[in-house]
Amino acid sequence: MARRIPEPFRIKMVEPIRQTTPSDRRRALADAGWNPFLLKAEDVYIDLLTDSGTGAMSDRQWAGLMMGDEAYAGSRNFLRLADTVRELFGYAHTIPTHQGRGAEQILFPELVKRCRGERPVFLSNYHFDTTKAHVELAGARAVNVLTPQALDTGTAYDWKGDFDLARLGQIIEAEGDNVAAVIITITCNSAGGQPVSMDNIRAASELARSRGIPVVIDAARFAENAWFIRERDPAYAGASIPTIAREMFGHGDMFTMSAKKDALVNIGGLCCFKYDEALFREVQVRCVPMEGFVTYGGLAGRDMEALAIGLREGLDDAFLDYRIGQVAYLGERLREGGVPIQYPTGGHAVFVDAARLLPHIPAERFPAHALACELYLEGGVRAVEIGSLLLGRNPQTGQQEPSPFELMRLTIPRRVYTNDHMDYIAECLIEVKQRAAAVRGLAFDYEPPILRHFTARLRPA
Ligand code: P61
Repeated sequence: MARRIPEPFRIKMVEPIRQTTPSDRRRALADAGWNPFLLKAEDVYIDLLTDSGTGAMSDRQWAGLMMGDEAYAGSRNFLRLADTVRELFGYAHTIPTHQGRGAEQILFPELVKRCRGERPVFLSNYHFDTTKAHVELAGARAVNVLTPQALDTGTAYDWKGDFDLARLGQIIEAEGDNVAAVIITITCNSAGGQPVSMDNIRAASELARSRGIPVVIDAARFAENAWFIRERDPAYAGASIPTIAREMFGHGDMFTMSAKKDALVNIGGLCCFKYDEALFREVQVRCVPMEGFVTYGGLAGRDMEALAIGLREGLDDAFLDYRIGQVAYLGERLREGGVPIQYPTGGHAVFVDAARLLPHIPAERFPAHALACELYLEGGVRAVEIGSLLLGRNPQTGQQEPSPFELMRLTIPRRVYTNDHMDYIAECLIEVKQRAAAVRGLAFDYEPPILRHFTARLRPA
């Protein structure tokens, strides 16, 4: 067995967490309508709902908070952030936003305005749910063009985040002027935090650019993607992570970033442009009423300082080796215990294949959500469903959309839990697997009309 990579930090401050009893958890889950989103965080022992904004900042970032320049306009923290973006990614123009969706909401309407076609469409390896929502709010369609290898969770493939390039080419041909942008999501969250290869990024970008279509990078987990490229593509074996990152961003024209992931802050986002000053100005105009003045975009000066520092820390070799190693370690423990997962594991989470673990529960009884409830009851671990419940109904027909995946995501916050926590999580889930046949699906007590997974109330069917 490969030697485990220990945490490349020592702990200076701790936050106590509380273990609960099985009867506490049964009561808490019933009160929450069998929806882990509605649990009180205090009733959760290990919280794997998301890796977004849940990481631990470093001592340097905390020191940076004390250096906040809270000027309304032209804060020195903004200038430092814009310099960092220029240096790391080679993008000339920076707009800070309150988080990733803030960047989406100010950018996409401008891309739709520029689109020459009648029925604008965005093409992505996979639109994240807020990304799809903002594409649709901007009056456009969101089409995913993911490699079919991603759907086969049990078979290893290095680049399950890739575009299906042949299909991308066909759709670009067929849609012509309708294509408002190609969005390259790195890593591909919805497929399991799976990496996109440099060859695929380059080819997707060339397909778009040859037709004059702008290329947007959804860069939430850019550093993890760069790490996978170095690990798996022999052409980059000796390259530094920042060099790889810079090359990836070279294939985009603009990027949106939720800085709550690889940039290691609890709040923040970015919307940046390589050279298109005209588009940058238009998006700035939209930023002011939506996010805030163009040099703060919904963030305090201190937040921008922590973000500038976090962008660099997120690219550190020792951090990334440990980070992705910890996710892989949890995945290995689960595989040893016979739990089916998206394999190989991605950067930020282990995705458990609930369709395979609970084959007796049909999609409309939400197998991955039922599994998340059982895991909570077993050990106070909170996971999240990425499947039919999240996907929801087709707004036109009212029918449940067929989801390509029924996954339960164990999302690992950065620098927060130790490998002992990973062992505990694996043990709890293996315990649930032993009684998988007895796990029941769930039915709605209350189904909200949109974004139902956040506030739905359910009960065992
Ligand atoms: C997550 F339950 N992700 O994975 P914002 N692009 C990408 C993301 O992963 C992403 C955003 C844009 C979250 C947070 C989350 O229903 C949910 O900073 C690839 O969250 O605005 C966010 O970035 C948006 C969890 C979002 C959810 C929506 O956990």
